[in-house]
Amino acid sequence: MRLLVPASWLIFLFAFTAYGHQTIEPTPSERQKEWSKMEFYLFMHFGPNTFTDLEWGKGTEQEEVFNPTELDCRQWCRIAKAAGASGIIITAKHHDGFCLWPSKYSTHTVAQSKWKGGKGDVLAELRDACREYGLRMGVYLSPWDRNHQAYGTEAYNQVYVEMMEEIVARYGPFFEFWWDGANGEGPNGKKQVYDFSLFEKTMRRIGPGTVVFSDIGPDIRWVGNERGIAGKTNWNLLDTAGFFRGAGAPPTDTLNRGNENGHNWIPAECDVSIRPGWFYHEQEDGKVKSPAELFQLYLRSVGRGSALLLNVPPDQRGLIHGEDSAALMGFKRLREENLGKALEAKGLIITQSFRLELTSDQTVNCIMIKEILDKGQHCKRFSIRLQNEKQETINEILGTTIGRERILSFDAVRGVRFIVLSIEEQKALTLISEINAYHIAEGLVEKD
Ligand code: FUL
Repeated sequence: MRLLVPASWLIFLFAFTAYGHQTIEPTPSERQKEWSKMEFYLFMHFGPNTFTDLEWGKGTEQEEVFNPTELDCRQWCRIAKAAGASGIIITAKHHDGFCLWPSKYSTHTVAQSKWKGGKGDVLAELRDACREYGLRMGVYLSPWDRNHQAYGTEAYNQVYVEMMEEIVARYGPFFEFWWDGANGEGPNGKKQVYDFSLFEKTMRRIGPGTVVFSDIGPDIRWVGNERGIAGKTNWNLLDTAGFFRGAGAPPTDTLNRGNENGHNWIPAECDVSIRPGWFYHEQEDGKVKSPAELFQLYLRSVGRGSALLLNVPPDQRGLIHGEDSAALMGFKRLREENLGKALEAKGLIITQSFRLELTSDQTVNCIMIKEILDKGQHCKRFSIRLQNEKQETINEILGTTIGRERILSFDAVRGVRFIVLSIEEQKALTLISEINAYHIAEGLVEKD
């Protein structure tokens, strides 16, 4: 895409001095603030299912099915980096219980497979490649384990803790730890009663900087769907009292929007796969999402104040397939071409409204706003007026929450000279750190 005006101006409007700056609890913890800088990172589902064509392995698969012929975590990281992702979360263990590292606490691991004569270690290779490429690493460690003999008994909670300790010590620190809410039967036909409070205490002790994801946090919540779409209203707040992970979680629309007056700071993460399934299936090679579809997901996740966790599953070779890497590169190009450079403007602050003056009349169909969240999420409702050079309003756009980043895209409006953001309703003074206007390719405008 082409911008009519090449130069860009980022304006930083800090209202601290004039109006004070009130804190409205809850506010983000240090680990959550660090995580909120990440925005977009990859998920990798990899394990026996990659070879058996299943989504949920039974736990009875022979270890020898896991045998990638060309595994190369440096290729994963090279592609992730080139796509502009900031990290990779890997399924260290999915529901089938197979461990991608040689765990002391299981007999169903890479050490029992034929891959590299039982000497291979996917987590070690990924740790080294992430360090080389400046990416952060996270892990998904499924509590549900269809293989482990202790599953369904109290002893399993200890096994899970030992596995967490083992991987953090060997391959950490991790930026994020993923607790899947799924809880089915183990090999003895029993479901586990998970000791999540023990898991949480353990994680805080061994990885104080790691954010923990589950349906209801403690640090990051599920967005309520696996399509990667956050609510247009998206509070970083959630009430968790009386709710549990998995079946006892809050309704999905609550997870999608958060709670306006929620008692905990638990922002949403949007997990979605680049393919129909989470694991690689050859028959889905023709169903990889296009760059334009990925851009739409970006607008609906990052552009709604959430984070995008995009699953890109390695294939049976242990490589990212060409279709997926091409889509990722196209996605990166669309972000750069359309959102890489804002229209040239200068900013003015008026009480409770922020005015951006474009240096000439422009066609505008996209606006990005950022709210500073350190003292809480304040904006409840805002309006944006697009005005001509006589300061007559030619169009008005309404929104609710802003959050870390809100990207609004709409049908193109011509002859825009002024953009006026007004905070219509707020919990306390809203701090806006950035407003930018764009003219993105018409076909990329968000469709409802
Ligand atoms: C779900 C799992 O059951 C899926 O297999 C996948 O891992 C997805 C990300 O989470 O709960």
